Amino acid sequence: MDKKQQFLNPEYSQGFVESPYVKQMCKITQLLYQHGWDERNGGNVSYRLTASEVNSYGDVHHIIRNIPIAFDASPLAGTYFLVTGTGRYFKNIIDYPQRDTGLVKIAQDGHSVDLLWGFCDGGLPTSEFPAHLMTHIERLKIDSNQRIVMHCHPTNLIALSFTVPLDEKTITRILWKMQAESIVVFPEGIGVLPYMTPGTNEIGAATAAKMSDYRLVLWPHHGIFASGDSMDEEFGLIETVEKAASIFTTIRSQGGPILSEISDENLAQLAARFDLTPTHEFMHGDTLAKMMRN
Ligand code: 2HA
Ligand code: ZN
Repeated sequence: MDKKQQFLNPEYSQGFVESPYVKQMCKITQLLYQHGWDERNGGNVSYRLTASEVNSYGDVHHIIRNIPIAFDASPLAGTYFLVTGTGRYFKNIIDYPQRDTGLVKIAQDGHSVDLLWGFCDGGLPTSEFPAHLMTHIERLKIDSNQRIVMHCHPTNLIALSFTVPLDEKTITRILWKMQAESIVVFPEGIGVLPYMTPGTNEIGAATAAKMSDYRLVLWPHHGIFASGDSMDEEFGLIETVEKAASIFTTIRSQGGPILSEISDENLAQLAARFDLTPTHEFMHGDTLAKMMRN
């Protein structure tokens, strides 16, 4: 954009902090905190932005610092991400977005990022940045509108990972049978990893591999990863899963036997009514009563 165009473009004089992207990031991280899913420095969010979305702002055109990353993100070379910072508290982002989030552009060789805005006190992207970038790479192969990766620590879902066998069919079917809405919102089900060390390239690669089949991946005894096109959609996926898990917790704490359930036939009726193609192998199996006795 030449100087005259910049002058005529009212947004160009605006700081990036005023952008809808930073505002959405502030709003969603505050909501995640208020739900109790991001205690202390728990959780992280990344938001892929296009050059045209970024370029109209006045304060994003100089490289503040170059930050090395410990894996090859070259499939994303030149891509922009607004990302939460390592060690930062979601509680605070709404008041200090320029300190606790940053706008980065993946460098051409894929082994570093250029910081263009934010992290103003020397901060760095989230420790889960490998898992985020590997997930973006994987999801972009399937969905060119892929934008968001969201990680948080939903209480009831984490609790469920201690009491239910860690297999995708069992956990998906339990979540589907907790409420009619579940299969409608995540018809593909939920991917499940074994317990792994967070912040590593290994958990990043394992998460991304699951993301070729699922938009939701459970990290047992830790939390969840969600991917997709918008903040609303990702937050909605996590809300729906956590609502199902909280019904599971409530059923368990009420005690007593399971007397009725959403049957496999009911799941098929939901799929027909909402024109879904759920993962076929998850549509038939043990009753809820049997799965919950485990
Ligand atoms: O960012 O949640 O998994 C802190 C975490 C690591
Ligand atoms: Zn975490």
